[in-house]
Amino acid sequence: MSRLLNVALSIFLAVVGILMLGLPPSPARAECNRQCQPGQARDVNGCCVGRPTPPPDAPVAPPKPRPKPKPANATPAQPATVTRVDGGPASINWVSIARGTFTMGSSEGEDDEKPTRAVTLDRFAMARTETTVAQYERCVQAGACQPPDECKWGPEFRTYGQSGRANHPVNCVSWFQSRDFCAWAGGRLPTEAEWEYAARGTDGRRFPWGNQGPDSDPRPVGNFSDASAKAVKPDWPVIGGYDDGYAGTAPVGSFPAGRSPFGLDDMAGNVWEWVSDWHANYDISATSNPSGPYSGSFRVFRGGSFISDDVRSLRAAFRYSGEPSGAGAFLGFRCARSAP
Ligand SMILES: [Ca+2]
Repeated sequence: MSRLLNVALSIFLAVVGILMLGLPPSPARAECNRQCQPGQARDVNGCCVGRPTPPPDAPVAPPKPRPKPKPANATPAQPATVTRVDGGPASINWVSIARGTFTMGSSEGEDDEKPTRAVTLDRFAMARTETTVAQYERCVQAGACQPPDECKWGPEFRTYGQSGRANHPVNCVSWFQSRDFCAWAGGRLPTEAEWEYAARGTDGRRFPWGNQGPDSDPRPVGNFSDASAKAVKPDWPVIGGYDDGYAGTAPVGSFPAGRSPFGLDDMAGNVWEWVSDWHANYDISATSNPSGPYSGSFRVFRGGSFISDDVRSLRAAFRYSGEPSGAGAFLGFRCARSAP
């Protein structure tokens, strides 16, 4: 009997053992039975809890770059401009410049550029380009202008009457000839303040295209004394490392990268430009439409030319002047007009 009981008990235990060994462990149990990772602890059920500590040499995901904040007012909006198609007898491409206030002069410049001050100008228009040979020739043919004078400097660079120069700036003109042309064309010479405003806009930039000099800009921004000039005139001082491709004058509008905030061409380089003012130190009380002193000996011209080798003289605030009868190949003009 006891033998039978022992056999039955053995069979029962064997069946229970088979059943227990054959059952797959539950996933939860497997999770709890695994070896915990460094930094993990076991809970009351023996399960691993907590975030494992990464090994010291674990790759760390680089932080996402934060978007760079946009500089505030990097390029202040300029007053709206309107290009007028009706250019009068000379077919001048006028650019209308809205009434505005800008900082005239420069604290870093020559003594006659100081002090800087706010100047307000009424609406006016400026020619998009320097006056060309073709435009000036129409005035001569109309009997309202005299052909440009003999060049007192640089006769080999004279443009009037030269083949292939119709779209170059007219040069070797006196201040009087420039004034007469603009009157015939329906305008006048710009004041110094109008010229400077048209060249630099309202953000105080140094040059028409920005603040970097042409020697640090990979694009040609104007026609200055450069490697091309050196090839023709080996003794000329030049702007080192700069080559605009022209030894003398260039066709107007050849350097779109150098346009002023109002879209005007060649406000630095090509030819200096007569303005209407006599030269004198600034009258700081004249803050609204200043037009300069009533009399003087020298008329102002602005903007540098193809013989300019000093980057400082290409700044929009820089002033130069000469006898109004003076006529050199480096000197031309553009016209303005009031209330377009
Ligand atoms: Ca040049």
